[in-house]
Amino acid sequence: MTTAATLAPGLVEAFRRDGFVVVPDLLTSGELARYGAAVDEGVARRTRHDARALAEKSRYEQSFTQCQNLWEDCPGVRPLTFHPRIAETAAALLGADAVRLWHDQALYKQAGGRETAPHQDQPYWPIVEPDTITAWIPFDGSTLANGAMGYLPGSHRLGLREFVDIFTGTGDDPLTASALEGMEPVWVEVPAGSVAYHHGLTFHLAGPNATGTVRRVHTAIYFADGSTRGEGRYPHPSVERAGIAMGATIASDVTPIAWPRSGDGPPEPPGEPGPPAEPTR
Ligand SMILES: O=C(O)CCC(=O)C(=O)O
Repeated sequence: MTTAATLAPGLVEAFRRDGFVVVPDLLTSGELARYGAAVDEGVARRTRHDARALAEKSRYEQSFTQCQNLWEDCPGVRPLTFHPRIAETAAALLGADAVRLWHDQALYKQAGGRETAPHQDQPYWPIVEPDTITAWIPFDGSTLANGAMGYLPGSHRLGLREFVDIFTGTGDDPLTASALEGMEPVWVEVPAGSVAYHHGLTFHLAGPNATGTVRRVHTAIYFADGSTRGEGRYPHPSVERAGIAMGATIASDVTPIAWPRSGDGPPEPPGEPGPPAEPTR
């Protein structure tokens, strides 16, 4: 098993250079089966009243079914979101002494689901410091056929922080921006058990799911402890729920320390009001 201490030489440098990296062997087949079943259960429960066919859903929902903060109401998901090897690796890649969870989310791309539009993540989040990272965990692996991710290498270092409306799909395609001219996405297939990490400022996208089965992915977004609240385009539950003031350090039981933890297992979820009913980014 890979741990941050046993990260292959060059992976941290590759992440800093490219803004993404695939870290092998972070999860065993037993963990994939157990956590995959727990996320399946959470997604099924959260979406049980939604009988719409794919074609009836919004453009955004056709890219994936998104269920956030599953760690709060799915005890079986909690050890995955706060998985020590996954969170420690995130900290090592960011070069942070400690990381907090921003939020987790299932991103299940249905059979026939459309592509995920290109975007950066951090413009959706009111965090000043660009020390954010997503662990993207495909339970069955990802392939070019089922909705693999593509990344624009080095795009996190261009000084861009562009809000892209992937919800309605209005606005310009960010990949046609002059700052990104000539850059082509690198498409990455992730074997089961490996985790793909991307920086919050890396432009990325995903292909459509041309297979007959769901692309089952869970993600956990971490940020360096000590980061502060900045302006956001929309209110964000990860800070609003805890009443984090503008400019204040983002630290609460809504965004607990993910690594290092003192051997006490995953944290308890915060009290009411609970996970947001409507997905945000
Ligand atoms: O899984 C996908 O299709 C997109 C994932 C993504 O945009 C993200 O994790 O930031």
